[in-house]
Amino acid sequence: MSGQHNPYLCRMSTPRKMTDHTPYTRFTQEMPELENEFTDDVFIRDYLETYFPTERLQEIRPDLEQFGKKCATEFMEWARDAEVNEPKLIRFDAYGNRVDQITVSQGWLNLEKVAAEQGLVAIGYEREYAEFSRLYQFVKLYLYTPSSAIYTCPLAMTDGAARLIEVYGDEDLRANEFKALTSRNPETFKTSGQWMTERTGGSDLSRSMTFAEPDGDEFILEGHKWFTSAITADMAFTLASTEQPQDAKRAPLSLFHLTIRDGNGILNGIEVEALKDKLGTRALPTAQLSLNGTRARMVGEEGKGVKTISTLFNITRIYNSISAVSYMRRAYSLCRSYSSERDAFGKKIGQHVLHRKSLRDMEIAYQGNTMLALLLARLLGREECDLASETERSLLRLLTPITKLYTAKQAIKYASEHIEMFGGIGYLEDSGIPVMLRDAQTLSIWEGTTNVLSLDMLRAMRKENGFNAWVEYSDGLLKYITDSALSEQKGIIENKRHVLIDFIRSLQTDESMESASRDVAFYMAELTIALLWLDFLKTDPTRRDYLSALDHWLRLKMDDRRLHVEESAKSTLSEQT
Ligand code: MFK
Repeated sequence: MSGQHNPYLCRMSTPRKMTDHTPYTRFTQEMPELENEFTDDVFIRDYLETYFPTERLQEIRPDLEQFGKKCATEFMEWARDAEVNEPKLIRFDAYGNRVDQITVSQGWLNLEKVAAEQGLVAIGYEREYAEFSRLYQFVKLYLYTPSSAIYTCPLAMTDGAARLIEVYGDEDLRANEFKALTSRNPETFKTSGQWMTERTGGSDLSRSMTFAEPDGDEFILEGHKWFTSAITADMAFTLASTEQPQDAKRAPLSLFHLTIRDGNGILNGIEVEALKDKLGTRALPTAQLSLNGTRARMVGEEGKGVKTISTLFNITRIYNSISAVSYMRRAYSLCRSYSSERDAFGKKIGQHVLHRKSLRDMEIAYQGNTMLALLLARLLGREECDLASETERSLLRLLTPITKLYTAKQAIKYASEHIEMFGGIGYLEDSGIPVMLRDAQTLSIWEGTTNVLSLDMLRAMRKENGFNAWVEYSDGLLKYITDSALSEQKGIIENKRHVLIDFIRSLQTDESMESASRDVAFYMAELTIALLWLDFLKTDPTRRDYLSALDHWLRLKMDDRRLHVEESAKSTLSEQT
């Protein structure tokens, strides 16, 4: 287009003369700066000093330092590239052949390569640090996620797939696919998808309509998958039924493993119908697929597909929690930096007491939520190394949905605060700030909505002894708090613990349990965080200002009034009795 026809350039061609009255200055705002996402994060360093064995910490610290630097520099550029240059679907080539190719940005490819090289999945399976390997791995993911354009999503499913193969896979899957999923070599590293959602729904998987017909050792799948991330993966786990689905009859689902393309790039009986136009996670290619003759192998017991795939989605739910807290940390980090750059009303905004108070709230929120998410990493590490007691296994099962649902909501809240703390700049797309809110919004939807996970918490309480495990765990933890400097906080937490236990024991019907489940989940998350603060402080209550963080938490986050049964559920209760 020539300059003449461009209205913007035309307007520029006769610039207005600047006069004394023009309210214009050459002022430009300094941007916030990130230096090193590991060394700048005092809390995460203190956390590792508390929970990672001291002698082994010396071994991983240099790795975390080099990685933290990259997360604050080159990865952010790649992520920006991936956000700006969104994936595209090319359905036909020039000669009319159906190709269904997905193109992605160089930034996205770089983020994948570095994920393999840095062992972001591999560390969890090499188990060089035994039960602490998961903690090390998830701290790296915590640093990486906000600089990854959510490449963490393919990694989450890849990790879940590796675990699923470890638990249920046959020799072939273990010898080949498992090695590829956990490889550090970008040439041999493979990723997996997890295809569950169909047009009939993403929460109630029993409504799935995909049919699997036996063919020798394999099955041929016919059906449709409505949300599949990431379609650039090498393989996928998906659900289908070996019985023809009929209206109003729900057939038991089984789990299947499939490769997406053969060695020549030809799709395995799959048509990519569209890439989804999503609010956020736009760098991530999420597709809508039809399966027309897809060859697949059954994994696990026939008809037990949901149970089997829960091994995978329990891992992705932990990733979800880590991602949520990593966003909160990044929001805090940028807001803190900006508060020492931006002037308003005669001083830096960080010097205004009210702004400082808001920042402090953000800081305490990311720290508390991080403790909750990393507890899952520690428990998972123990479970996978066969060190977990029955109580710890049940606790992990219970706290996985609770942590996922709680941290997701918190991430959305603080992503919004992040925008507000930057004012108008935070609302501009090219500041790179709004993307965090759009991405965070998915954390409370995919891998189970807040309500679905509240019900999963009830499932864990009823079927897997989750509540008793939590009671036992919290009791054990409180017994070790002997320092008088913590006695007041300990007393408050003990009281709140009793309130919760009494309330849960008072729930006598399914309706009242269901009605209260979401509030119970939030309260348990907050109470568990309070307990974790106590545990963190028990060796040295004077450490930094962590004790004031616990006081803040107890004062502002824990409202017993949340524990009540809705009138509607009560009436059902009285009708039944
Ligand atoms: C940064 C992170 C990135 C994450 C990447 C995500 C990208 C991928 C996008 C997606 O895939 S989004 C799709 C999200 N959908 C879900 O997460 C499913 C949400 N729905 C549920 O979780 C429902 O609770 C569920 C589908 C599991 C209910 O299924 P059913 O079959 O109606 O429930 P049922 O009959 O209670 O459970 C069947 C079996 O599974 C039972 O075991 P048994 O057969 O032994 O009795 C349950 O105990 C077991 N089960 C269910 N949930 C479980 C579980 N076991 C362990 N853990 C769980 N969480």
